[in-house]
Amino acid sequence: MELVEGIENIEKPYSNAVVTIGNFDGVHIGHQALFHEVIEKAEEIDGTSIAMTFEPHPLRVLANNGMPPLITLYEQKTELIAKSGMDVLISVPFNKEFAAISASDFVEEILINRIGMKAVVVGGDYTFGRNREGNLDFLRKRSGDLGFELIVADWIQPPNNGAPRISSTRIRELVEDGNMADARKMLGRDYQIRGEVIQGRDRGGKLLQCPTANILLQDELAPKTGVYSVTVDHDGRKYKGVANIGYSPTFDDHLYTVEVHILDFDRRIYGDRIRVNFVERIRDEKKFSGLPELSEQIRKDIEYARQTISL
Ligand code: RBF
Ligand code: MG
Repeated sequence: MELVEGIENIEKPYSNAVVTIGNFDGVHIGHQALFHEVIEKAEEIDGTSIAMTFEPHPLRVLANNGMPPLITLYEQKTELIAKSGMDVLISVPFNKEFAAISASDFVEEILINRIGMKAVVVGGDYTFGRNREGNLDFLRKRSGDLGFELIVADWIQPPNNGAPRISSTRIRELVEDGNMADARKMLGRDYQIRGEVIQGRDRGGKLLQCPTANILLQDELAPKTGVYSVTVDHDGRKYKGVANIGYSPTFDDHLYTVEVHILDFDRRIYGDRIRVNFVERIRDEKKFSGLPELSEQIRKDIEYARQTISL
């Protein structure tokens, strides 16, 4: 996949460009279905499949009350879109100036003139451009004179009928609830966080015989506090693990941490980046009466993870 960062770095219009546009936070199975339609259309007209996304997330620039943490940071999002088989990802630096472009200018100057768009694939509720002027009606009206095809993709529904539709918002709620199984159904993969291993309190190894790697999270969404079975990607290898997210109430420093104990692993990996894939929420964090009790419970968590995870 070709990654183009910034509209000005598009060298020339692509041949028969088929485009889809969105934030794609999570790159969930709904997004993947959109990409699939783009790729099929591109194959049909011997064209180029293109996703356009924005960085940072527009709400980070536009919403005063901030925005929810991300399901996928830029690096993971880019990897997942590449994995979906798209030819090109155009990442547009989002700022107030870009947000002020009218829907009309966006379509004519950017999509048609710069990118060479011949077809656009959108979800049924898609809006874009200043004040969300760009909607399906707008695109339908302009498709004739500007000579592009409008393809409205039906959102795919979760496997069981009557379930809420797939959305980044819904996935955030599930992760915040510790419901990793339902999040997995909508993501099409385990929920993952990535981060650098930072110095912790050096307590797990010494006091509990259970060293943990503490992870520095940036804008990424952390699952509900509690204990999880996980898999960990480090340096090209995959390991079983148990993660604890929260305040370790047995101690009284009230410090929020995301930490993972990697099974059968004894290396010091400060400064390395690891990926933690959440398999199942095992239990709530508890305040134990003493270290032996906490240690004993962690031992059980580790055994549970060892038995239930398949790598
Ligand atoms: N700390 C608690 O106070 N209560 C817990 O229930 C608890 N469960 C944990 C489960 C696992 C699998 C791990 C790795 C850690 C857990 N901790 C818990 C955090 C533990 O206190 C912490 O790793 C050490 O104190 C090192 O910071
Ligand atoms: Mg994540």
